[in-house]
Amino acid sequence: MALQFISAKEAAALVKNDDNVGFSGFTHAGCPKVVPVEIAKRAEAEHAKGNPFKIGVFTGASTGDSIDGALTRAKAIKFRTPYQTNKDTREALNRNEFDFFDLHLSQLAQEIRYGFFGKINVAIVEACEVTEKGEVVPTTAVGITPTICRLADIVIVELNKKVPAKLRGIHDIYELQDPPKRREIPIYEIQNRIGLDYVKVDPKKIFVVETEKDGEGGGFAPVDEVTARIGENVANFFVSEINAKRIPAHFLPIQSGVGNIANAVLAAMGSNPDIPRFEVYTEVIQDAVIDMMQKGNISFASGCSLTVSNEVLHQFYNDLDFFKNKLVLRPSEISNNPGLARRLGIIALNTAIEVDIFGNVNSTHVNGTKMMNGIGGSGDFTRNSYLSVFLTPSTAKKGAISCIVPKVTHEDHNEHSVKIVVSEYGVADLRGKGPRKRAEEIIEKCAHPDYRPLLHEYLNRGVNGHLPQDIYACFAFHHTLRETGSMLNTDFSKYQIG
Ligand code: 0RQ
Repeated sequence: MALQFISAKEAAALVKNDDNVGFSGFTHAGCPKVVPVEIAKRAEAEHAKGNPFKIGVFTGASTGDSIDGALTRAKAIKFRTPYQTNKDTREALNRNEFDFFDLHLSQLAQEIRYGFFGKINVAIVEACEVTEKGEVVPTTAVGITPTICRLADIVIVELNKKVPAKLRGIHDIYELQDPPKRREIPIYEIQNRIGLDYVKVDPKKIFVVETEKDGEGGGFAPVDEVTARIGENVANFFVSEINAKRIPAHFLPIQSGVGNIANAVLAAMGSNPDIPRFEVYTEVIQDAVIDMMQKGNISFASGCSLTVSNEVLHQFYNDLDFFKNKLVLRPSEISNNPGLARRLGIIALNTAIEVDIFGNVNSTHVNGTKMMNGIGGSGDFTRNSYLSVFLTPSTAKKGAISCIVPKVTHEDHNEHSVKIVVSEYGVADLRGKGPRKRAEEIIEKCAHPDYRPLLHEYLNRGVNGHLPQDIYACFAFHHTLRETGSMLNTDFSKYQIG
């Protein structure tokens, strides 16, 4: 059957007010870039006429500005899940302009299938190849594409000519069966391929929009002193774990989160001669991974997206023959699968907003109220890893905020899942320690020296019980920050003990 080619504007006209729309991509990688912008224009035009026009937005993770930014600015979003990193979207959801549902990324595809969010009406996916038989080859990410393409009535394929069609073969497309018939996922080593190299779509549902848009990936900030020290601390810790035989000599697959800190930690691991060549089983493959594969530090990478800067992306395309048998892109329900994290023995490295002295981690809400990005995949990996590591600078906002606090203002990862905390000052090892010992360890190894006396004072206020949490003073740091602009001014004597 011949494919139907339409313009981006015509594609946008297929989306109706109140539709649930699923988008391909995971971070800015692999996202459609022209149809969502046309949908945003359409929403603005409808609003100008006094008509309602809002859609539900479902994605693999965060997106490029063409989805979250454009649709937010057009006030075209009624509901958004599961993760975002866009400034405009963040501000809008914190003004409660729309409902944002923060979800573990591995769970979204199955929860869509379970019907938890209603029907997905339209899927809009970026591809580097689409055939008349309905073989859709994604670009630099997979996310929830297989599920939304199967369930949607209409599948709009943005065929991006900037992405080489010879990318075909890099994806491993496999959709989970749903309970009670789910079988084990047959990945026993991270190199295993278990699915197709394309997404199968009923060709009758496909509309193709041809585009030529570059990726939307920015570069990484240069490594600063604090970030470099966190990286060195992690690398040295891994070496000591290998020497103590708690990590096998051949090492274990690494998951690393997004952002500058994660990128710098990988780079530090690459420059430590005592860390053996290792593998990556992760969600986002960042610049440092590509560089380390070229240098031979990383032997294989399995991920959901190639979240790299445009410069690195073009290098990758030019060197595709080298990468093809060393890198695989999977749907998020496979890349982030909790069962696989446990089976493969993944070491999970994620960044925290704040960590409390008992080992609970806040990854999402500044001061417990303002959403930053979302939990992303950090929970998928942390809870199920061989070893979970949280990274954080000891302070934020030039020292006015301690990232080590008496109690987190929002809890994403609890003390039962968090094993290691690393700041620029050192490594706190929480394994096998009760609450008081964990607190001593985190204060001494990770807190900024300026905050250590205050944190000790909190711990030693004389509260009884297994966990000496003081319900009157546990938010004294945050309270003082709000009143004086710095947590350093905290005066615990103002608070009743108990
Ligand atoms: O703000 O840029 O305005 O100065 O938070 O902090 O230190 O630059 O770190 O960019 O790696 O982000 C947790 C948000 C860290 C991220 C988080 C302020 C700080 C700065 C960013 P400015 P940094 P990063 C894989 C795994 C959850 C999802 C996840 C994240 C800004 O890593 O979203 O792990 N994680 N996914 O100044 C107030 C504090 C603060 C603070 C930092 N205590 N109070 N502000 N900041 N600590 C990815 C996926 O799932 C796809």
